[in-house]
Amino acid sequence: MRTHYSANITSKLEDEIVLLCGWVHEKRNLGKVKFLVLRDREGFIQVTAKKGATDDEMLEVIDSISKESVIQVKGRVKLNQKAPNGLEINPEKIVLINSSESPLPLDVTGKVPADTDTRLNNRFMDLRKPKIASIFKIRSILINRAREYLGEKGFIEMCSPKIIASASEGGTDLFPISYFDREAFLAQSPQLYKQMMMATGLDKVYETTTYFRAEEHDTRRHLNEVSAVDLEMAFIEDEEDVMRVLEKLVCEMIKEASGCEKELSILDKKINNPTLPIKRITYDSALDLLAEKNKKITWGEDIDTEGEKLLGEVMQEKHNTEIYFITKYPLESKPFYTMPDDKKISRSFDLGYKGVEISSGSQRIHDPVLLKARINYHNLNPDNFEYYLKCFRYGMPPHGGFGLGIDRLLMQLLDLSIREVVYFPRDRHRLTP
Ligand code: AMO
Repeated sequence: MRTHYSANITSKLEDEIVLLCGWVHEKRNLGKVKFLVLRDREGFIQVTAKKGATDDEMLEVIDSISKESVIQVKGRVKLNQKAPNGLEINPEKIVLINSSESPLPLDVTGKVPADTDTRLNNRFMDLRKPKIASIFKIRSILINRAREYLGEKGFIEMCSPKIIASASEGGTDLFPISYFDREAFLAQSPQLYKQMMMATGLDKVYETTTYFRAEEHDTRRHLNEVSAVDLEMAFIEDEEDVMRVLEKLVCEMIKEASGCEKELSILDKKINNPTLPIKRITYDSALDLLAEKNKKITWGEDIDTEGEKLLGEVMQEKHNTEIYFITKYPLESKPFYTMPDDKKISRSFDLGYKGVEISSGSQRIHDPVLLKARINYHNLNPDNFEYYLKCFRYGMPPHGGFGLGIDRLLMQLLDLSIREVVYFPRDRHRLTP
């Protein structure tokens, strides 16, 4: 239906006939001259119809079209210093494809501000705003680069089930569903399945996946449906091997996003490219740094939201870095599958970015006896994990991996809240659209 997007109209096309499709962004009537601004995915173009030069029927069509209607314009490209891009279309034909009701539920021009709920309730229209669309163009580029990079590095894309029989990340935050005559759950992560893949011989896998978490958080960094890149790799010496893959992946993703010049300028944002290797600090030294700032965390506890934020500031101040690993967490605070380093410490890590955890991972236990003991220690029933434990009894290599939250990475990249960077976010209060 179209020959060009608005952004492809350049002075090289002067006097040529083009076909454009999009939405009526604005309309102006100056009597003898009528203007339409057509908006499409790539930008805007002015359509100028002059009395005398345009037949009367078409002028009437322009008068009758409501804002946000879908139109097709056939017209000639003309240079005009006064037009927004120095170019305009003189229409030969305007087809009203589908009209929009008015009043609009949301002002796409952004002149009338709307609160987050109104915007999310009308997300289809919110996404018509170039600013909002830019967030999702960057999101798409981020995920594509992750896939491409991991493919280049020999990782095989896997696909784990999203309907599962037992918890992988602790029992408290599962969404139960009915599965015929049995109870089942929505997957909190592909954790057990990506580990099981390590026993198959396909020893480097990843998945771009969805986590379902029934957490009752109501914050700017938590959702109940989350996107992530999950990865698992075998024949590792320790968690450092995994961290080296994660840091390169994240740097590649950030680099790709920082190249989205058009979108970043629309959003008025700047992205700093991190340098490798990413700074590593232990959990113990993170606690010391926080104590220096009068933030006390008892050894063994998770670093809370306030602590995470403060740590982000300290890392910037002291180490001039926005991104950092926190390593060697207390074993107590990590899930049952995490490899112990000694009795108290685990071979695990989190990746912090501007004061928010964007990824966590570890070396895993590959010895079935130790694994069963850890399941028992966590008061879980090994019988519920038989399908998983079985893989460890017939030749399981040492392995490890991580989960990288895509929503978290993007929100931190663009300094936005998590709801802004997800098409149709799911939180405690939101189940539609
Ligand atoms: P974890 O539970 O730490 O680890 O999740 C990994 C990453 O996923 C993101 N994330 C979330 N983002 C927004 N809202 C939430 N409710 C939420 N929950 C998690 C975060 C987090 O760092 N199986 C392990 C990973 C592994 O060891 O491979 C896991 O799921 O960015």
